[in-house]
Amino acid sequence: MVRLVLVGPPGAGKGTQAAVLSERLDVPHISTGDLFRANIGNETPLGQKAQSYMDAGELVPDEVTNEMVRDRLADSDAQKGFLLDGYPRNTAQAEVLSEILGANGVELTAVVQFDVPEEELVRRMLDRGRSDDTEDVIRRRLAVYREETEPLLEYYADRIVKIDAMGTVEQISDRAQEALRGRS
Ligand code: B4P
Repeated sequence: MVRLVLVGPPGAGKGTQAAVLSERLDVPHISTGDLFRANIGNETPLGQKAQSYMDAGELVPDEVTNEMVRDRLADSDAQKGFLLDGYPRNTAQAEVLSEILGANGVELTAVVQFDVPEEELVRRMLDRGRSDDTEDVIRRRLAVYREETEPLLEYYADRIVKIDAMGTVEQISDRAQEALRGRS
């Protein structure tokens, strides 16, 4: 059983790799970005709360994000393991995750860090062209990553698995799977 967190700057390919790895490892892919976008699409109150933060490249407030993840991790499919994509994104969220897992007597298997040079991140995001992929918002998201998310690399130092995330999608997922072998 694997319980993984994927960490990396915006545009690193966390969502892309999570889709491949969740299939290969047979665990659900839980993406906070996708959950927010689905709520925005369905015009739910949660989506309305998230939208302005996402449009500005800011993190959605922790209390909104943490409760959404807490609910999702309580679903039956997440009891066989999971792959968390884009959560936690700061140490306060990491503390909440640790409390949720601790209450169930389990812990994370590993934290997979995707390493990509900044020029490539910007290129990938501009190519993708999502509504929050404009140059100004990308710049803000990268700054938020450095300020808020990068400290997680220290927080999770004992379980980080660092992956070179340059190359084809398949090369990168092969690297990640190889690096995770023996940890599940
Ligand atoms: P996310 O949805 O998590 O998106 P992301 O970090 O921008 O992208 P990701 O790394 O998943 O890249 P992808 O695979 O798509 O976050 C969006 C927003 O949601 C945040 O800014 C924030 O506002 C909010 N949010 C989410 N989680 C939150 C939390 N926990 N707390 C608070 N707020 C939160 O890949 C990018 C592009 O690269 C794609 O076009 C892809 O096709 C391409 N690509 C992927 N792999 C490639 C490769 N190997 N080579 C070339 N291109 C590649």
